[in-house]
Amino acid sequence: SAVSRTLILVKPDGVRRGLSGEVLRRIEAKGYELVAVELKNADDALLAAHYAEHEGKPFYAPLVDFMKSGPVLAIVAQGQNVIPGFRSLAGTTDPTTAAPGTIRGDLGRDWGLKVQQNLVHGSDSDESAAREIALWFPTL
Ligand code: YYY
Ligand code: MG
Repeated sequence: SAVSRTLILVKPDGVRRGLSGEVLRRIEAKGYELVAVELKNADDALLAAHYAEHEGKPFYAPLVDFMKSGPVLAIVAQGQNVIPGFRSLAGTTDPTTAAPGTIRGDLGRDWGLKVQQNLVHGSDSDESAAREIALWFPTL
């Protein structure tokens, strides 16, 4: 099957906890190729575009605030089925129930805190991957 690309973010909680390297290690261990890696401070415009599908939901404003609370490691990774493949490495959205062996399942430990602090983002479809890569890496 065709090689594709996905947009991965190590969220501010992951960067703060020193887990950027661990996330990169898991991406590389799986056999995905790193295409771009950059530490970024996201602004409102970027986050509004990135999370447009969630605008108006109760968790939207706290999510955007959280994403501005510190730097984010933005990554473009490439490989066969990397879009669903990375979602599978990341685990389900809520770290308290994400499966062991996944990034969120193994490393999520903000028990009792917010679902937004779930360490990583991964694009969820071909369309969102193309859109998100263009937002975070406009020169790619
Ligand atoms: O794709 P994924 O990150 O697993 O979840 P989404 O449903 O796209 O939600 C984006 C982001 O929003 C999620 O990673 C945490 C946060 N969030 C939240 O804080 N509270 C919810 N009830 C649902 C999602
Ligand atoms: Mg999502």
